[in-house]
Order: sequence, then C-alpha cells, then structure tokens
Amino acid sequence: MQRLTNAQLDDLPIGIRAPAYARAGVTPGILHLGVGAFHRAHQAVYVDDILAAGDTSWGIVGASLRSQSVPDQLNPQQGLYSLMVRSAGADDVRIIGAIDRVLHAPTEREALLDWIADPRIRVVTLTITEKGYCHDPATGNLLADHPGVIADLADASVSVTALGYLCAGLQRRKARGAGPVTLLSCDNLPSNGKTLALVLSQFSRDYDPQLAEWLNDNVSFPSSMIDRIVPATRAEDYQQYAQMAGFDDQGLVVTEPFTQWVVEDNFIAGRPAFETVGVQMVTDVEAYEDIKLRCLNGAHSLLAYAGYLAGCKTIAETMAQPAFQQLLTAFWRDEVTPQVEVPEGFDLHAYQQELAQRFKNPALKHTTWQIAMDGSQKIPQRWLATLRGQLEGSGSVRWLSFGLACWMRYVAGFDESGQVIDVQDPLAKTLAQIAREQRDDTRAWVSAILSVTSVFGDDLKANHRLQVSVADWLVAMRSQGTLAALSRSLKI
Ligand code: CS2
Repeated sequence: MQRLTNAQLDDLPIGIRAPAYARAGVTPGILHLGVGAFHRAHQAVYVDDILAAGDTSWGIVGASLRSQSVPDQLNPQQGLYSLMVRSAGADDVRIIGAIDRVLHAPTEREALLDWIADPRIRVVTLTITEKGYCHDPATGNLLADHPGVIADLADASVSVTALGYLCAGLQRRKARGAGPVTLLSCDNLPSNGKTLALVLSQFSRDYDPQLAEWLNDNVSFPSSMIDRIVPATRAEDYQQYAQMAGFDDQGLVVTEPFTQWVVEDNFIAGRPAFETVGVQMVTDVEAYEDIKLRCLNGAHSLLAYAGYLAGCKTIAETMAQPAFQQLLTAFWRDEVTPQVEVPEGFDLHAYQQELAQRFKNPALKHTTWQIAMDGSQKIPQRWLATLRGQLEGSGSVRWLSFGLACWMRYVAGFDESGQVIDVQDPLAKTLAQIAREQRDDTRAWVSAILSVTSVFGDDLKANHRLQVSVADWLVAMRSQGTLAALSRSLKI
C-alpha cells in the first residue's frame, strides 16, 4: 500500500481533511526537539492552524534526539501525518502539514546545529520528556554526574543530551550573528521555562562561559502549560486507518478532543499569533501548570500504578472500577484541592469533573503501563508538593500514601500474580534492588525508598506519619490485593 505523501492530498477520501494551505509556500520558523506523538497532536496542530490562517513563515523542522523511528515514519511521507481525534461519538481526521522534515540528530548533528544557528528559526520548542532535562527533579539543578552531561562536556565535537545539542547550536548561532531565539519548553514540569533556563545556564558555564553570558541577553525561556492526552498509536490503529484511508500512514497519531496550551508571553525574537488559534497567552503560567500537574498528571500516575496492579490495561478500564473512581474523587477532594492556588475565575470543581470525563473516554486506549513509565522523574512534580503541604498542615495523606505504596509495588518489578513488570525508569535498577533487599521488613523498605533523595529530597524520609501510612497500605495490599485493600478502605 502507498504511503501518505503530498501526492495523496488532492484526492483524499471523504472524512479526511487536507492542510488548508499550500505547503510549497511554507518557510521554516520553528525547530522542534523530540517529535513524539505528543508534539504531533499538540503544538504542531496549533502551528498548522497558524499556517492555514496565512502566516506561512512558521513551518516546523523537527529533530529526533535518539531514535531513528520518527524520521523513518515521517520523512518518506514528506513530513505529513494524520491526526485522529477520538471520542465515544465519532472520529475526526485531518492531515497535518506543519512539519517539513525530521532530522535524526545522532547521524545529522551538523545539520541540526546549522538549523539552531539559522536566522529564520526564531523559536525552538522542546518535548524531550522529564528526564531529557538531566536535572535533579527534587532541586531542579543540573545533574553534574549524568553520563550524557559528562560526555557532552568532555568532547565538544559530539552531543548526547538536548543540552549538548542546544549549546553547540547556540554557540554557532552566536558566532554567525544569527540573533536572539526563544527556547520554549513544552514538557510536564513545573515552571518548565525556568527549569530549562537553569539547567542550560549551569551546563553552558562549564561548556563555554562566553556562551553562558550570551544566553542571558539573547535567549528567552517562556514557561508553558500543555495539555492533551495522546496515547501511543497501536498496531490496530494503523491497520484500521489504512483500510479507511486507502494509504499507509506510519506517522498517525490518535488523541482526544480536548486540547489546551497556556503560554507565557515572553518571546525574544517574535512569535506566531498563537492567540488567534486558541492558545492562551498570559503573563504568568505557573498557576495553570501547577493545577494541571497536580490534578491531571497527579491523578494519572495514581490511577496508572493502582490500575496496573489491579490488572487494568488502560485508564478508561481503571475508571470503570467504582473503587478507582472514588479514589480519584477522594484524592482531589481531600488532598489536592486544599493545596492548589486557584486563579480568579477558575472553577476547580468543574475542571476536575471534566478531567474525570476525559479519563473515561473509552475510545482512547491510554495504557496504564505507558503512564507508569519514568515515575522517579514524574512523582516529584505530580505528588510531592501536595504531599508536603498536607503533611505540614496535618491534612490527609491517605490517598497519596496509597499511590506511593502502589508505585513501590510496581517498581519492585512483579505484579500481583507474580508476573514480571517491564519497568521503564532511569532508576529502575536501584528501586528494584531496594525492594529485594528490604523484602522482609516493610517499614525498612518504605524508609529506604523515601531516602532516594533525587526523588524525595532530604525531608520525607524522616516523616514518621508518612512512613506508617505507606507501610500500612503495603501490608494491606500484600494480604488482600490492591483493589480489595482500597475498596475496604473506601468502605465499598
Ligand atoms: C501522562 C501525560 O504519560 C503521562 O505521564 O500523565 O502524558 C498526560 O497524558 C498529558 O500530560 C496530558 O496533557
């Protein structure tokens, strides 16, 4: 079967919309690092709307920092891919033309550095996942002992990390006089712009002190809150779509109707008129980020670990269990809501209700396993500010303790029927080893986990109340099973 290319656009089946602009007239303005499904279902769609509205100077050049798979998916398709928006009602499909090409950074390093140094590029956007920032999630500081950081600082002619590529490219940009540029983080981190600014400035001081100076005056780092649920595309999605479309689209992304992007308006070298295509441009994004991380991502991780242990494959399946639905309500009501600061006019209750509906979307097969990935990098910003606040104010920590107990069980590496779990996490080995060593003493296990400072900082390991609460859950889960222990606690 033929792949999707520009040639197919003139003759698409009914129900599939083509880009509403001539692709040949588009020039590059944005460089994006990390062209995963999330970028393709979120930022690239807003940019596609900008191009359709007539400002064609913001085409996207993408770069994949590690794997060859996205360049292989998109380059033979001239950057085109289909966006399938799924809800219980119906699917809506359109083809996105905003991405021109995707570089494979490890084999095309020179080309990538040239793009970073290209004066037409005025914004570099990033979705490189939490661990891509090479930072200590507990403090936000650069991890000086990160193997990629060490490699990048040892030899300026190679790059491994996003920070390495950015510094090499920005050094070239500075040398060529290509002018200022905005680096826009679109990852799920609190104050993601500030996080990026901090690690890049710490990295660049060792890399090239003059570059570190230049960054101060020539780069802006707006923060942004990004929201759209985008599960990994499944084999059956590709097959069903090919049957419907009559061509093969290896770049297909499947997502939900909801989409939101709130961006701090701090672009040193100009920007697309994002506000005309539904982006909320604000002076301070932090309150939105904080609410989203704690309510949506916090709940996602909680449901993912608990659901996985109880045998639920997707978030929608997890939400179909009354106990997990009640857990979600109780978690928000008892622990999150007392801790978040709500901007004026924001209806937190309505926001949470809408989230619960989004989680229930049966057409989205968002796996608990996918969300459970990289917990050591996600938990600090999703759970711990809430947990610390509740501990300080003597509020409930019951549901977050349950979440921590589920996570501990998950990263120990075996599910409730003794099957091995494929744990994907940079700390997977350490966490599994702790579980092995402390197998016979639950309190010691909890204490050893809370002593992992890159996740929990220095303060939580000494908290007796937290230790007891997590240990009690682990004991109950071991004797009754996760779902039964939770149901009993909820008196269901
Ligand atoms: C999810 C997020 O995979 C995860 O950890 O919690 O990707 C989530 O779907 C998005 O942040 C939604 O905006």
